[in-house]
Amino acid sequence: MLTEQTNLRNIAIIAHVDHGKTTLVDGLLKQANVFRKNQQVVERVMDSNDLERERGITILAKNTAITIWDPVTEQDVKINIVDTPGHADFGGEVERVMNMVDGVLLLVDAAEGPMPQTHFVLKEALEMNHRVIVVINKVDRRHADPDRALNQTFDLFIELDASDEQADFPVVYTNAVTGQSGLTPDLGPDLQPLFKAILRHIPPPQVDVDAPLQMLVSTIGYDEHRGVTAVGRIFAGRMQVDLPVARMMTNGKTRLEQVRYLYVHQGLKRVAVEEAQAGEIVVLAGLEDISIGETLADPENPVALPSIHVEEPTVKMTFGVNMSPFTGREGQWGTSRKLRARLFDELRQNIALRVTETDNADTFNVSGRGELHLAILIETMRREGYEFQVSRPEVLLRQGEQGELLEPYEKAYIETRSDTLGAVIEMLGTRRGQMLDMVDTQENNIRLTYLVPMRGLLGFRHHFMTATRGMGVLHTLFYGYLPMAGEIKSRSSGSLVAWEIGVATTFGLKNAQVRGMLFVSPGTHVYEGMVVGEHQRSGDLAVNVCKKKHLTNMRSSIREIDERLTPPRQMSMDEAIEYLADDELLEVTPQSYRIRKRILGTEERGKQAKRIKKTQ
Ligand SMILES: Nc1nc2c(ncn2[C@@H]2O[C@H](COP(=O)(O)OP(=O)(O)OP(=O)(O)O)[C@@H](O)[C@H]2O)c(=O)[nH]1
Ligand SMILES: [Mg+2]
Repeated sequence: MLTEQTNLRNIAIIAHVDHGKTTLVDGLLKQANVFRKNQQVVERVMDSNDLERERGITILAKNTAITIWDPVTEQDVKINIVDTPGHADFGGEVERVMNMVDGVLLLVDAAEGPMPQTHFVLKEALEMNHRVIVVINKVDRRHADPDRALNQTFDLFIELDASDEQADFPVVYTNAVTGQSGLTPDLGPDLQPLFKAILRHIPPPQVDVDAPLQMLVSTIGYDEHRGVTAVGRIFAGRMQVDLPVARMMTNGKTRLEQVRYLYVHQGLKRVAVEEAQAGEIVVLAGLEDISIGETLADPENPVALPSIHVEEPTVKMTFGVNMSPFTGREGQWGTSRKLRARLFDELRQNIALRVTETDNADTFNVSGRGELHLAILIETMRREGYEFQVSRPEVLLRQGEQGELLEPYEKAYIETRSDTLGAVIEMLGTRRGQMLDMVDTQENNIRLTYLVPMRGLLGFRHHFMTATRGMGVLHTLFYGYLPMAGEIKSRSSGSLVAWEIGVATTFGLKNAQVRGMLFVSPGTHVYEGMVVGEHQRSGDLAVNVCKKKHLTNMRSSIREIDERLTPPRQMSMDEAIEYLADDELLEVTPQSYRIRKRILGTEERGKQAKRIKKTQ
């Protein structure tokens, strides 16, 4: 029999990137007295992994829980909260946690209004029939216009075919930083109005606690003491420590095992429990190789829950064994066996990722939802001690019904100042973008909407930021597969390529820098075929950056020190990936990343180039 767990709520916080989800969780935790008095708490405490803190974005969805007093039912109510990432590349994270919850807080920035990822996450929530509370956040911002943001949000519900009930959503206004909220943009002193809205409008789980056990694994984590953990909601029945469960794995096999460690969330901690029942979100430890999408069921009556559906990847890169002359110098793990094991292991938790073998045992195809999705994996692996080489990202093509080739398209939402508008329009034109809309915003910016083949957007961000002098805003939303657009020219300039192994010298670099923009400084170890800069013309140019000046007397040696080099372009790893041409690879190690030609030998590369020219 279904009963309502009135002392429980499960919610996810969803929004476009940066609209304030993790900051709002800080406020909820603080005001539910999760922290001790005087406890020093870092900002955005849920962004707990190194990469999240460094980049200031949420990458993985994470759980926490608070307990608040409900004056109406006169009981303590536990609220499980899932904080989700807002960047489009991590949309898979949002999809995988949606089935843990019964409702969502949809945050919308009062100044920006709904943005592309608001569209995506709201669509996911509505499809699951979740109750939505709209939270208009950042009402304190200078250009905040809460009414407009609300109207646009309402329009979005209609555009997404929300039912009447869904479109009749409650609204709360907030300033997540100060932890204030209100039912109008005039905020009260705290988040009580938001707490009340959650209690009143998010339905409690409706579950059958006496039915056979069913729990779906939605998150894989790691615990220092217990190793791999699995987080998920119990959909039916009860789970007890030491009782056997049937693990219904994603490969169709079923295994009988025991739950040895069972926890529930409480604040930022996990507390051990003997039993948990349907509706609750639990953490399990001690189950080997567990992966997302597994159902843990009653051994007597095992019924699998529908597995988690996520959208298909659109971008592919190859990950291969590092073949550079410097291989083995800086990394701890580098063999094809290690690389293979690590990549396939990732699939247990990174559910929007795909890994496949290639004809070459040293190379794997890795596909994801965007360049950032793959870049984060590369960065994570490099920090774990892996070294490897990756190729330029390329889009995944599909075949249409008539056998025609289709490619992924994205909607690009762009904001730029009017003085850089021309440059932006031209750049998108050469990338085969079609303008769908152009409006002036209040802040004297122009907002453009384009439909662009994703192929044209790979590597676009750096050029866009340069063209808009760092002031532009670019967001993309996957649109769908459409017939291939025509040719899109990739990088027009070639690379400056080191021509011998050695150490770059001031003198050598000085000579090379007249040919383009350098990426390395004196003292850098280079090898033949390594890219040391961008050529100002098309085609590559081999340069001798290790050349030493013949010293004839003291004066010239002093002069050499005096000769100033233009500082090299320092590229982040994401920028290095964006830079890659088809015939280049990025060598990644725990200490460095180096761009290199696929063919390292200068002479051999020259011959290959001639051969290609002949066949064209
Ligand atoms: N002025 C103002 N700033 C806010 C408010 N809420 C959040 N911010 C700021 O907005 C920025 C982004 O906040 P986050 O909480 O990281 O946003 P997020 O939605 O979790 O971002 P992702 O998880 O990366 O999608 C931070 O600099 C916050 O301090 C608000 O109500 N008012
Ligand atoms: Mg966040």
